[in-house]
Amino acid sequence: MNVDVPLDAIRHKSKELGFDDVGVCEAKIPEEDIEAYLSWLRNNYQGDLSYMENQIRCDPVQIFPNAKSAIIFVTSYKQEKKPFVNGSGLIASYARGRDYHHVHRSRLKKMILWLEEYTGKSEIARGFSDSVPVLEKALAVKAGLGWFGKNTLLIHRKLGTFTLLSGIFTSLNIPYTTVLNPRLPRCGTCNKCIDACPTQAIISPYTLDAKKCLSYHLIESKKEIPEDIRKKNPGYIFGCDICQDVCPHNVRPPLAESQDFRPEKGMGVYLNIDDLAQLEQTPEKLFGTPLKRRGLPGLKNTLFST
Ligand code: B12
Ligand code: SF4
Ligand code: SF4
Repeated sequence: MNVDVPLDAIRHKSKELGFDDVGVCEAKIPEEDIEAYLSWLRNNYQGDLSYMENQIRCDPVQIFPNAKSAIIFVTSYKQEKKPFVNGSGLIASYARGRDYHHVHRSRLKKMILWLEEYTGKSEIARGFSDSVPVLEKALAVKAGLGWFGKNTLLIHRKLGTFTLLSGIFTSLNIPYTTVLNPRLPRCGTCNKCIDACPTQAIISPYTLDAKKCLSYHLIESKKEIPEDIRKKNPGYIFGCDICQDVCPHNVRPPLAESQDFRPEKGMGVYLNIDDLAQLEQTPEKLFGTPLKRRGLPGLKNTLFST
């Protein structure tokens, strides 16, 4: 293969931009993942997440017609573990600082510009981080960045699960970092995430019913939180970290180097009634944070029902 950009150069640039790890694979979703995804849809585990029904997420070429390689980036957001506090809602750790979509967008733009300069070619890439419908974890596993946990998250060999993904489809030839048997089950007899989930959303190893997951109700859903889910919320106002807090792979990794996800860069760790009253006066404080997605009415609804 004629290499357009060597791996070392990609690694060096991605580190400089703030990504913690990078892998490269062919821009093709593995058959097993397509099958698992279609079966997930057949069971209606996506609930009201209608964007999940867009099946171009299985076909990178429909997203970027000349897609040959996928460059996948992993970014740690690991923060200190915080306890639940009576009268305050706990914010999931990925959401305490800046919105990762914004952080990634600017890094991906810089990466694509650099690829264009390096190769002297244009229109060679399209970036994504939740912004186009694609099975990001499947590509990360294929690129050898880690493996699937029973909680359905990517477990990175050094960073654990408190990571976020983003990527670039490109027409360039870049050496692959793929590994043998990337989808080998590696959780062994551990079932800690399944046992700890307060709403039994991980209905079997590697399968999550989004409709039962606190994250779905506290981040994504536009509907009232159903009574049975509401009663099982131990005190989150946005998102949920329980199936990651209990994972043994998260004990050793260090806290995130990136400052973007620090609580002081966004809404912080807790929100109480006074904070929400203040936000009523200054709603612009939510801009640029993940909580903007839910909005003040949604946050109020959650806090007053916990
Ligand atoms: C929809 C979605 C949700 C939904 C549904 C979650 C889900 N598991 O599908 C909800 C709202 C519940 C959600 C919650 C969260 N999310 Co979310 N979400 C997504 C999104 C947009 C799509 C996920 C998807 O493709 N689902 C489809 C189903 C079929 O995929 P799956 O459950 O992963 O199933 C796969 C495996 O289980 C595997 N599989 C099936 N059977 C078997 C058997 C074996 C043996 C093996 C090995 C594998 C295997 O095959 C399936 C297909 O690949 C992605 C971004 C993206 N575009 O990829 C972010 C993403 C997955 N979310 C992310 C995050 C951070 C979260 C939360 C931690 C946020 C929070 N703190 O509240 C929680 C975690 C909940 C959890 N345990 O998953 C990150 C995860 C990063 C990582 N390290 O894995 C992503 C990648 C966003 C990003 N760009 O960083 N999310
Ligand atoms: S995020 Fe919370 S509710 Fe969702 S699967 Fe994990 S532990 Fe269960
Ligand atoms: S808690 Fe155990 S079963 Fe769940 S993902 Fe981590 S290692 Fe796997």
